[in-house]
Amino acid sequence: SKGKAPFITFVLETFLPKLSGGPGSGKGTQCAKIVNNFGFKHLSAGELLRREVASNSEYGAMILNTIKEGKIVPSEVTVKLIQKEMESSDSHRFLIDGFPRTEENRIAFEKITGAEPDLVIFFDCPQEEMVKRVLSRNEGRVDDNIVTIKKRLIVFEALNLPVINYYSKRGKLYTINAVGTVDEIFEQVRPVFTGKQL
Ligand code: UP5
Ligand code: MG
Repeated sequence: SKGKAPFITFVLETFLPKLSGGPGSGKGTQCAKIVNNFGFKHLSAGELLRREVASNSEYGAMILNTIKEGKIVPSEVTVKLIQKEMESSDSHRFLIDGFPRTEENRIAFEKITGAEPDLVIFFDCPQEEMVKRVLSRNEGRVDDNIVTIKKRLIVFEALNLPVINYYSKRGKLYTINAVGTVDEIFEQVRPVFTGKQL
């Protein structure tokens, strides 16, 4: 009736799968296929950081050193870059690739963006396979050398598990066996999205 305050409900679509998995497990490769098949906006945290280095931003030197050491860039820097990309995109479906690497990353993302992922895909890949793939990539990345790769693997082992456990407990985690051809692996990824309200 008149004079009564309106009752407003915002209904927003969010669909935020996150892709975890160690260095070289094939996250970027599978993301390209998910984009082609399911129409997501792909946000690679590592790519956003490398772009920031290339643009000579105020954090560029710090980010470059951190990546060379295989360490994790301060959460706020990474989350702000992801947030900026999400806000400037027309899409409401985001594939956030290579993030969160740590519990602190995860908490910062939730705090700063207020959003949570609907799904988390984890690529399970043996270390020797990751090393082989990264070393044969040949894209000139400063961190694709055996010294940095070993550091990246140590950081991954030390910090990733709590993130995986967190999402597993919430029933959001899909584990994919990342050994096989690109297409074989994608056939495990496809059903994760099939039938979902995207
Ligand atoms: N390849 C892919 N699939 C294959 C298959 N099935 N069989 C055979 N070969 C396969 O694949 C790697 C290589 O393997 C490619 O040559 C590919 O053709 C081949 P790719 O899809 O590129 O693997 P990906 O998992 O994306 O590997 P990447 O090296 O990108 O993973 P990282 O997680 O290490 O790198 P990222 O760019 O995410 O991060 C780099 C650094 O940025 C981090 O080490 C860290 O220092 C920093 N960072 C942060 O600080 N915070 C963040 O949140 C994110 C990154
Ligand atoms: Mg990648």
